[in-house]
Amino acid sequence: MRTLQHYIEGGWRDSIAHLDDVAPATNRVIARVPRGGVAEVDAAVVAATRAFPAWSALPAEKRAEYCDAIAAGIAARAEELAALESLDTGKPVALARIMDVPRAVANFRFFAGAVRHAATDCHEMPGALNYTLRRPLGVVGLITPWNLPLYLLTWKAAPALAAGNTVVCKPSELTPLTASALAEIVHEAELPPGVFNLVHGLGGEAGQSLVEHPDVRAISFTGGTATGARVAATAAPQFKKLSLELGGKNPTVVFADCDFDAAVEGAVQAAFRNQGQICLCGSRLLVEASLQDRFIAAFTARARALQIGDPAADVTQLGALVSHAHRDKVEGYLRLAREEGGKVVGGERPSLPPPFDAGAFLSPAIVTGLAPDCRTVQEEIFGPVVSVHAFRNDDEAIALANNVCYGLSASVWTRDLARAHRVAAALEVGMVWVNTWLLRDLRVPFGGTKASGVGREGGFRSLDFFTEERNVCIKF
Ligand code: TXE
Repeated sequence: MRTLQHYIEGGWRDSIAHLDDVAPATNRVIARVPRGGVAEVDAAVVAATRAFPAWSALPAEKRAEYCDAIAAGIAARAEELAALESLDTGKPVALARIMDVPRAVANFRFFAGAVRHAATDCHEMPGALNYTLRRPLGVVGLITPWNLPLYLLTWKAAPALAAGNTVVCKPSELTPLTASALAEIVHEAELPPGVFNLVHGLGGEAGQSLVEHPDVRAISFTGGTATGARVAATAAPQFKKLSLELGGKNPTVVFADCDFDAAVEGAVQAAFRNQGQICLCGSRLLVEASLQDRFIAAFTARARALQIGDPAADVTQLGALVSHAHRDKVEGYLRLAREEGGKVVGGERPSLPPPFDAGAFLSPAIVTGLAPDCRTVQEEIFGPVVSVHAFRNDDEAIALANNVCYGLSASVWTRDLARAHRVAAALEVGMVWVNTWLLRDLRVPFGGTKASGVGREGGFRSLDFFTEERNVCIKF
């Protein structure tokens, strides 16, 4: 069993206290995680503060080369990282291979390219010229969740570093393995000490200390909405820059004129990929009434056919949920769904051979018959659970889709282009996919409205977040 360490000022630091890291697919302890707190966060922030002047003064090209070296380091360890991510989160290794790890490589390559191509504004006026400088912020805190650990950490670290900031990362205590591997890769890429720091620990301790630290200039946070509110309340009085990517309760809107097979497959992927633990998952399936019975039958058959079991097996399509506590929470929602009058198909603990009989597995659950305002339909469950609702026309579809406090994403399935435009324009979300789901271009704005967050990441928006603008006005 491994004992992880913090990575501070280019060196590995032991901890006195530790937490257990449990593999959710087997319920076995796989690592000891250092339980950092105020002292470790402070040491990391001091190191990052010391490293900032030299790092920010490097030419962008040089920082881009470091990012390319990190990307190459991730790519060189791709198979090992996919296995670690699968072990730690319970997700299928096949998914980590095609999604989590390639995306981590792409994040560093992409933002290396972005800073190479970044430009600033110039505004001419009669008798004067304005030009705008962009300067990195200083030390920034990056707080990431357990569902896409390496994918999301690199999505924040790459633009922060490329833009010239120094970083203190606080990954989820539930899934620390690939963050530690990333620190090793950064070390091998020979980033100057203090530029990249990693403090492990609990959210309420290490995470909270990072948000509270007066020398941290910005916090980029991805996680639950309740935690996001707490982070915002702590950071706001210090006027820290804040990016919050929070939860979702996203609609998959299926019109009767859709490409049926593509819509069924897309809706199943949207509902259940990564065991439904992606903020973008389509956890509310809205189907035009005339198609409803046929669609639910095909959707249910496809969902029930997903291969569930050993995450390390190549054929597995659904792994374990992230923890037993999280499965308990999801199962609690299935009980609630029944109390609220819903009919649940699936949602059982599958019978699996040892050691997976001890794992946090749950089969896909499809819930029908729920009123749109009930808690099961309103609250983020973040598991393999989808509720199905019928609509009769476009207006009803839009009203149902918008009838939640969240506003992250939506997917719309129709062959009618005019309808696609109309519906996309009316949805109160940050991202709409038409006839697809989770098709990502790293240049586009990523983020949500309402309780799904504040701010946008992606492309130059990430670089904007991690820099401060300074306008210079010169009179001729
Ligand atoms: O996430 P938390 P949790 C949703 C999902 C899930 C729920 C709770 O619905 O069931 O959130 O999950 C750190 N100051 N999402 O409790 O707490 C924490 O250590 C600073 C959606 O596991 O939000 C971890 O590193 N940091 C989501 C990170 O915040 C704190 C992905 C996220 O953990 C902190 C994950 C504090 N006071 C869960 N408290 C998405 N948007 O994709 C905790 N943390």
